[in-house]
Amino acid sequence: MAEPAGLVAKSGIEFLSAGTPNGHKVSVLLEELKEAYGKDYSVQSINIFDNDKKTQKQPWYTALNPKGRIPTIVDHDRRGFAVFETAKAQMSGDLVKYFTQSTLLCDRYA
Ligand SMILES: N[C@@H](CCC(=O)N[C@@H](CS)C(=O)NCC(=O)O)C(=O)O
Repeated sequence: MAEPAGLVAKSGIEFLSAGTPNGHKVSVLLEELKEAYGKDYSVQSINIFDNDKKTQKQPWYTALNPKGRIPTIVDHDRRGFAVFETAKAQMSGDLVKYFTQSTLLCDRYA
């Protein structure tokens, strides 16, 4: 399977991740949100273990996440707003906060 070369979704949440604990945490959250609220999402698998490709360090990816790491989400319904960890957050916390404090709850209960 070819490695991702850019974003593919036109709407909703696009999740860029790999099979690691940091990726799994966001994956679990997205599945829970889908189950509870019907919030669907698309996924692109980033092979961070392939040192020849280094997809997470490619310009299209670092334009979204300058750290060049997974996980990253892009909210296409909010003009392609990208969320990833910051220096202040640990363990994918910013992605969890994004869903629990803004997007989903605001859209649902506003
Ligand atoms: N604190 C960050 C850590 C992200 C992180 O370290 N991601 C690793 C995989 S778990 C990664 O992308 N490694 C590939 C690389 O650094 O090139 C978070 O939880 O989001």
